[in-house]
Amino acid sequence: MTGEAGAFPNVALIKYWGKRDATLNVPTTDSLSITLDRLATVTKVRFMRSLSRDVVTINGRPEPPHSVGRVTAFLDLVRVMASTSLRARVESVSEVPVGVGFASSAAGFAALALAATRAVGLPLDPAGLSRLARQGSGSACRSLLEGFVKWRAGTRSDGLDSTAETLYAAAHWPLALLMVSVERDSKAISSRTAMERTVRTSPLYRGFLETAAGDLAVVETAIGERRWDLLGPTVERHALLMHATALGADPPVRYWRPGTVRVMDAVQALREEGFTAYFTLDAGPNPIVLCPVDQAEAVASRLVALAAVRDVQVCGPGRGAW
Ligand code: 2P0
Repeated sequence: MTGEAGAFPNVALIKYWGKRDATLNVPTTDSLSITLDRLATVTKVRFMRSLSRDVVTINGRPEPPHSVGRVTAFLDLVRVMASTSLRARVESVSEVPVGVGFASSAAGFAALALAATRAVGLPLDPAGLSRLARQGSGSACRSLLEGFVKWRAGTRSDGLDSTAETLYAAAHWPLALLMVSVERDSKAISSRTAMERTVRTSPLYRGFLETAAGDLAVVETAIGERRWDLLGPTVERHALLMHATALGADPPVRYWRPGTVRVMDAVQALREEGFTAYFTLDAGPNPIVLCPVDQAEAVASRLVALAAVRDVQVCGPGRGAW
């Protein structure tokens, strides 16, 4: 009983930031992301009689118990669906360079969902796979799919209508996404914890809820019409607003490091010089800079020249999980 699958990370332009049901792992608002064309995670799952517990390695190294626990909880969902109690060996290989800090759980759980269901011979339709991956890590349902992807929050209490779909294929708009690494340390607080604390304690979270749908509508139009003038400012402001809600949490969640702000300043300076560059920021210190493909090399070399920047990986929109 062996299955293998691969997936790329995704970058959210409109963020998933808050759950309406933490057990089903369904979000409060719709989100929209671009699946990348690099930095793959490839995962092999083998259900074996000889194992008494799940074993998980990433790039050959055994994972700590809390990480294995999360994988076991996820594989339990697959075991129930497939009526098996077999434990699994999960071997994951990630192309994300060590220390770059974009080790996204999205690619990991997308690949794991596909590999595990293949291993047990459980052919799920796209909606079924979306629901399963989402329960491992919300953003994983977006990494299953190609290109420009929308994850609908849905309204049903059973979460069945909370699934992702591709709005536009990767080729629709071949823009560049520059993954800018300013920190190698793993984040001080997980996005899951930060999200929960922000929703529970931040008086600013209300502002995120009030603007999310409007920002999403603008970004959908911007992508449909390939309009940087609409996309860039909205994506930047939306990311800053998400971080503002976290700063307002109790205790506060502050992901920014000095290098984060240096890159934000550099992006603004590049714009003042005539470049079309905008940043977004997920639940961590490392910005992602969006720009047209023909500007990517110049923008990347300017960013990599900053003392605070360790590395820049230039990506584009990519395929779904395979
Ligand atoms: C996103 N993030 O839309 C947002 C922006 C972080 C900031 O999706 O609890 O690791 O596993 O469902 O998927 C990160 O959240 O959270 C995330 P869980 P996940 O990309």
